[in-house]
Amino acid sequence: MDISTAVFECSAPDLDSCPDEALPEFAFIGRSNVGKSSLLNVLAGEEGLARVSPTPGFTKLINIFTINKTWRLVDLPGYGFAAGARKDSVRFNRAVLNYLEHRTNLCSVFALIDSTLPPQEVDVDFVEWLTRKAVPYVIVFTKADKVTPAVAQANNAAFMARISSWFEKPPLTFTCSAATGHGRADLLGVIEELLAAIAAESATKPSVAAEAPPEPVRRKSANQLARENKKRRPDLNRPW
Ligand SMILES: Nc1nc2c(ncn2[C@@H]2O[C@H](COP(=O)(O)OP(=O)(O)OP(=O)(O)O)[C@@H](O)[C@H]2O)c(=O)[nH]1
Ligand SMILES: [Mg+2]
Repeated sequence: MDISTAVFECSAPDLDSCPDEALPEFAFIGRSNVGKSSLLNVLAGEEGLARVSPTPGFTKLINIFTINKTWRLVDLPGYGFAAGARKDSVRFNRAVLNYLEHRTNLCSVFALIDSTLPPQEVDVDFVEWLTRKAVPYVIVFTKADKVTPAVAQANNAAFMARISSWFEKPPLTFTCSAATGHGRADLLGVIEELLAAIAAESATKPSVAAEAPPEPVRRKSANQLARENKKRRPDLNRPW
């Protein structure tokens, strides 16, 4: 897929401040410093679009970028940065959890895992949370250029071994490097596939009849939103 335009949309402090849900979104999540902002820039083909820093916890807001005027990439703050985080807790920005759980146009999450490290409990916990909440995701192993392919492969396999028993069919995995651009085409391919699935889905939906009575306006419960959320996301035969 060619990227012709990549435009910064806004930095949102919470879900309510995010722009309308008209365009499909793909969000980067993972431990602080795992390389979310760097990989977003690689996909967008524009260095410096999202701000990158060696200091963990750098991205603090929900940063939204519109690509080709038709879909969005979303750079999220990382988790695992709070000092003294408990082993069994996924501690980070409540706004990020709300975004992941309730953003109805969130098409897929790229869950980033550092391929230079053996499995980290906080990552296993976080991927478990995504799975429990039925958030659609693919796993992206990052920083592959920093270790030998054998080390990266061993770390990645060990991570998948930790989570594989949760699924009949495990999530898709990719190995990437923001330094070399390795994996860019594969990730853009996933986005393209999902965008095509959404387009096909909306083409088969009946148009709203003009004479249909207006729906009463009422507040939706979190559960209702979550259920609708799941329905809107393309399935692509994934187990979540
Ligand atoms: N060698 C190498 N370095 C990388 C790669 N990806 C990111 N980095 C470096 O890792 C550091 C963190 O990168 P970021 O993209 O800011 O990480 P982040 O996940 O957005 O971090 P937070 O915003 O703090 O959560 C920077 O110094 C990057 O240059 C990679 O693929 N290879
Ligand atoms: Mg960042």
